[in-house]
Amino acid sequence: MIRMKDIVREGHPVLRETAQEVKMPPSQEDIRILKEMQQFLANSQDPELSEKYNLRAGVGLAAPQINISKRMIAVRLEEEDGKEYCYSLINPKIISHSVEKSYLTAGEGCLSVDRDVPGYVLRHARITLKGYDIDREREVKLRLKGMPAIVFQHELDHLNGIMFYDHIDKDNPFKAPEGAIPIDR
Ligand code: UDB
Ligand code: ZN
Repeated sequence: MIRMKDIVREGHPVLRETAQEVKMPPSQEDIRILKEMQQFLANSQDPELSEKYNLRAGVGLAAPQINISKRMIAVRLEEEDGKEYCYSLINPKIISHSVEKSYLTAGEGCLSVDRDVPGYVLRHARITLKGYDIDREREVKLRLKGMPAIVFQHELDHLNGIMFYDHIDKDNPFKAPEGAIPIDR
């Protein structure tokens, strides 16, 4: 079981590396790790387990955050409208994106960052993403907008050594370009 102590924090060099592609087909070990990552998210969203083990309620996790420099991400998110996004992906890749930007009005945090970093993180408003889905055992193509698009971009960034605060404007952290879509969640 993955616990908070297994999650590396900012300052650890693995968070700044470019993660390695996973050789296909994935090994049983890679599949086991990715399932553990998805299980961490499920546990962290369970009120009893999160309290018992002191877990921050996570919506996404990338393998480098558990010190494994491989291109694997888990996302577990329920939208207000009840739509569920539960994906465990290998070698995810954005194949197209909108020019239009969006951002969370509350800013972003990170399971690997134990402090508040205020400011808007501008991301693509809409993305199309491909990746090998270990649950469905096939390549999937996802068209995303809103909060799910934000979460997948945050996790993809971890595979490229990018932290959310790299995107915050130093001089004017709450500057939103004209036309960018605010997300209130
Ligand atoms: C998170 N959770 O899991 F707007 F229902 C964050 C933490 C760091 C606060 C635990 C989160 O944003 N939950 C959330 C937000 C909502 C509505 C809701 C739940 N991450 C994942 C992470 O660090 N992955 O590497 C940070 C998110 C910030 C934006 C996308 C991911
Ligand atoms: Zn993060």
